[in-house]
Amino acid sequence: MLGEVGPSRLALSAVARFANGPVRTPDGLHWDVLDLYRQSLDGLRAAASAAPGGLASIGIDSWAVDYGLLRDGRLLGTPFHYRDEARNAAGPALVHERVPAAELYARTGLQFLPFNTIHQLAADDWTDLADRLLLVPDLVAFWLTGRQVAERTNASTTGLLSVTSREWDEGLIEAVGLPRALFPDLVDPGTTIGTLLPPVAEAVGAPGVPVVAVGSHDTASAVVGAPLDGPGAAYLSLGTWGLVGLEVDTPVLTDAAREANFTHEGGVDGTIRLLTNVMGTWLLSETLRTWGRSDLGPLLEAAADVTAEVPLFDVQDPRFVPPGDMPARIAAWCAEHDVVAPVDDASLVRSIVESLAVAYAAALATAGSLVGRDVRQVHVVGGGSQNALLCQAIADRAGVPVVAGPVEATALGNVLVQARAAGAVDGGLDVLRDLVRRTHDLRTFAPRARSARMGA
Ligand code: LRH
Repeated sequence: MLGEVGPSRLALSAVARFANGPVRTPDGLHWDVLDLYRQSLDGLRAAASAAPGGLASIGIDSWAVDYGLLRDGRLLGTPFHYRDEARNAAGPALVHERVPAAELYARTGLQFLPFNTIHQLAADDWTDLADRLLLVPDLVAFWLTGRQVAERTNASTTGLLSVTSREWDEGLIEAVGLPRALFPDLVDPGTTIGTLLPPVAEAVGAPGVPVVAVGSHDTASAVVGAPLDGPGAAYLSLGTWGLVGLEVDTPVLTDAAREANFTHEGGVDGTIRLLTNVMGTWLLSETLRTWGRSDLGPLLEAAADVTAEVPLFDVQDPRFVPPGDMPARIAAWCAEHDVVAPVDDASLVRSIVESLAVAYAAALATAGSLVGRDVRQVHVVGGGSQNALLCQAIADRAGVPVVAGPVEATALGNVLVQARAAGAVDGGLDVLRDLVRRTHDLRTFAPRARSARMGA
């Protein structure tokens, strides 16, 4: 994405896009990280040639938790995908043997997810071979600049960062048997990581361009780009996952927050995202993949016309995490719970939409009660904000307006932090969000009374 930013300007253009999916080999589920890097270089080349005055800087963000292990600067093997079933089954118990879950929460504030980096590392028998661990965006930054750092927002998803000091929790690193030297120095968003290595600069046609740390956890950038105004504005960053919560200044490390599995992820400018991971559009995309279809649009139209009751299922059931046949898994869930499974494709899609909306509404209510705030509206950002059926269902189920957009909140949050570091904009998150609001069309979905809805 190429961004142009000024005090009253915020424009993005997509100069390159490529698919990124899991690759299963006999040893497990992986990311094709070399292909991602090659595609990123192609994208940078396209961006450099499309930028009128050349590139001012480059910022990298990606999904959280996953990492590459290196030795002497060389990647050891192919990074695992956080949906790998065997590692997720093994990792948590190995950590909990050494540090109880409640203590982990008190120290890191992280919700329990089987694929938190700390759990993955416990199930990774190559940590002894490595002298460095880099999370995915940090790995790409290393290949671009030669500098090894850990960007702090993403580091907060490892389960090894202190929620209070925001530094590596050395006691915890030791307690789980990892060498401290694996973990590089932390940097905050806005810091220059380095400049493009000469051969890279030549390959992409961008000599001397700096790589600037942004909220390299995609959700951190997405929430910068979410035009929240005021404490009653919640967010739902809706892509593969639905990340639902509130932005807070201080940790809420209560038993209630831990039991509700609300996390404390580090945000830009020292903010904290008190959120929980709910299933996202993954259910829909895996359903499409199972059906051999690529276009969700017609299915959503058909789903909108369903007037009969559709079954509601628990989208948080762990069976839906790994890649696979979601229609069959939903049918199995329904059979086990004495619920009549959806009768056709349109009803199945509607059932997914309504079940997701119920889960988001519940998470919003929990977020409000944990912080003692009245949630007045929810900002839905990311690809899922284009799904009008789902946005309306969320408004209806949560009983608050949904403000949908921007679709590209993550890329906006990324370029805004770069632009601020370059001096093109000046101010806190409120100023950055105000710029988003002034430059992007947002769509509001008002909640409807139950009698006005269909199939609900
Ligand atoms: C969303 C996301 C989310 C993490 C998950 C691994 O892309 O970064 O915030 O929990 O991927």
